[in-house]
Amino acid sequence: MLLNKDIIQDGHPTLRLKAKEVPLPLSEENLNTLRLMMEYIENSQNDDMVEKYSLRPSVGLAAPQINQSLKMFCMKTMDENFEKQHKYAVVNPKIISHSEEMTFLPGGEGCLSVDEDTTGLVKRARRIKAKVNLVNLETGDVKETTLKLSGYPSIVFQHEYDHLLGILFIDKMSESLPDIKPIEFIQYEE
Ligand code: UDB
Ligand code: ZN
Repeated sequence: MLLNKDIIQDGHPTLRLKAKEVPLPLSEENLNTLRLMMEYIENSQNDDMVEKYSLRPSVGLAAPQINQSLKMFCMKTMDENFEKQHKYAVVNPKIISHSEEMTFLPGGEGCLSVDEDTTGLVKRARRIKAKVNLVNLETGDVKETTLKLSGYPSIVFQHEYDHLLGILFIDKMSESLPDIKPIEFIQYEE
């Protein structure tokens, strides 16, 4: 399994490379890497594993963060209305269009590859369309599809996509984003 020590930190040159296209059909090795990446995310969303291995509860992980300069990432999160789960293992993604409307995460973004005290507001497209190869991690099947994402899942996708371009959120941070409407998470009554 992957542990915190396997995630490289800002300053490591691999985080600044443009990741390479993943050869298809997917090799067993790259399929296994994607499985380990998704397992890390799932472990980090499990209280017992978080305590045991000091994991930061995470929603996405890109291959360059484990020092593999390849265009692939995993994400697993609910949307901001807690209606739908967005669990994707993605290979060779391309954002083909995005809304003019921008948004941001009101609490700011962080990153598994950046010191945990660093957070900042990042302007992102509210909606994106991306051509991706989605990997079924159980069977290893790969299918080309177009993902249309909006709101929080769209932000997570764009954050991971930036890693494949050698971009970190700290490159894009703003002090404030007036005139842009943040994402709103549903509030539960007590
Ligand atoms: C994260 N986690 O995984 F809204 F239950 C961040 C870290 C850096 C703080 C671990 C996160 O945002 N968790 C979270 C958010 C919620 C509810 C919840 C848990 N990443 C992934 C990353 O660094 N990938 O490269 C940073 C996110 C910032 C914006 C999108 C990804
Ligand atoms: Zn990140």
